[in-house]
Amino acid sequence: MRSGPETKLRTGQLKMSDKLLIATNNKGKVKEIQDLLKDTGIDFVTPADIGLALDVEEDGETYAENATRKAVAFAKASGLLSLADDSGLEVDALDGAPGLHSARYSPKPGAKDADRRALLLQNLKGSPRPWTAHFHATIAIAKPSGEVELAEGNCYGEIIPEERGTGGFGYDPVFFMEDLGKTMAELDMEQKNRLSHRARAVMNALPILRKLFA
Ligand code: ITT
Repeated sequence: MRSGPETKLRTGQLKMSDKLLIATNNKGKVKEIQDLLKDTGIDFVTPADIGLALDVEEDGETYAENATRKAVAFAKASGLLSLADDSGLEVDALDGAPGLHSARYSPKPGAKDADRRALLLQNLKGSPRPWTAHFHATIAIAKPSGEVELAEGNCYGEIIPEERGTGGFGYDPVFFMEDLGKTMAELDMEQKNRLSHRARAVMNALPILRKLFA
């Protein structure tokens, strides 16, 4: 259930309430997490809904550290229970790269998802196929007090040399799942949200959320 405009709050006036803040600046993640939570009965808001702009430095050494940093920073700034996602694509032939650095893989200033996909394919050129890979997501749920709980999910597939599909975001057009015969970008939101790393992590986070919102 999303909150309407009447619940828009200014950062300075926020109070702890029974709302969950989806603590990410990535629009693709926001849409997926909103869809994953829509039938839970949890009342959630986005940073845009509450006028909160926060850019958290992601210099942790693990997904859990980065997810925790983001969730705690948003929870402290908003006074709301906050759910952050730190995720990445791990390619076996590249020793797990881009991994933790998936969002910042291209050194090009102002690089976009397409630049990162192009660099990935360039770096894989010459490696024998299949280019097995998996997506990973760690979800951190933080209280404004700084208390944190974590949940994880993975999704396995392979990287293909040509882009297919226009859905999703990030590396989805080159992430192919053989059992479906489709890339992640060829799935609609409902299909991606049945099997993605993020869907699995959110599903694993549901007992934590149910306990917090009980
Ligand atoms: P926030 O930190 O604000 O949540 P971000 O995009 O910077 O946004 P991450 O640091 O967790 O998030 O980086 C995750 C990157 O991994 C993301 O930008 C994509 O490049 C890639 N990625 C993660 N999940 C993905 C998915 O479902 N499909 C395609 N690429 C994904």
